[in-house]
Amino acid sequence: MSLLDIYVLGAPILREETRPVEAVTDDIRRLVDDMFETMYAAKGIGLAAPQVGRTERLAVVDVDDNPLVVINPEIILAEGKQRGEEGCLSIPDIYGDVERAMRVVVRAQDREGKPVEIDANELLARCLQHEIDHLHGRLFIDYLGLVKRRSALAKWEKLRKGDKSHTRKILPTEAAGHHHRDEEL
Ligand code: K1U
Ligand code: ZN
Repeated sequence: MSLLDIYVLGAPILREETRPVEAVTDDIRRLVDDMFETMYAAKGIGLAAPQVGRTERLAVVDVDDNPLVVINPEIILAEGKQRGEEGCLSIPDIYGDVERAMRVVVRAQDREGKPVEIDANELLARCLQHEIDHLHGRLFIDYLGLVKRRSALAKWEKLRKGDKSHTRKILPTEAAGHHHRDEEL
């Protein structure tokens, strides 16, 4: 498995539409495995393919030690509302309050290409909406009001200190913190 570089705000791929995955091949499963490794190393709860420079319509999430792969995901039901803070591995250290549906049902394919429906609430629902947005070129900052969006972008520019690179490297040592429940002694 490999740690992948994460594309950051300003990289054109983060604003592009993804293309549907036609067949879940070993190459796709390798990408999924690398994305999980990268997400855990970066201490995220989700990661979408464009964030690692890929155009396939797929994402990984893990909320409460429940790893999920969503290939070609579609929200088939959204209900209720929740407002809460979001971050993004592609815009590190920037946070903002975003209103999302409280519950979503997502139809997708899993790692084997099998159709699945995920009925999600609260943080998992928020994370799935955030990741599915990535697959359509949308970022959480797009939902902020003008003033908060401008201040988030100003903070981002300040943090970047003129750095024009489109990717950031994730250090393997950052992975040390993550482990699954079944790995506990
Ligand atoms: O897609 C991404 O950029 C990952 C992102 C997902 C996400 C976080 C918070 C709300 C919705 C979606 C992250 O994981 S950023 C890391 C982070 O802020 C976080 C980590 C654990 C719990 C909550 C937030
Ligand atoms: Zn994100």
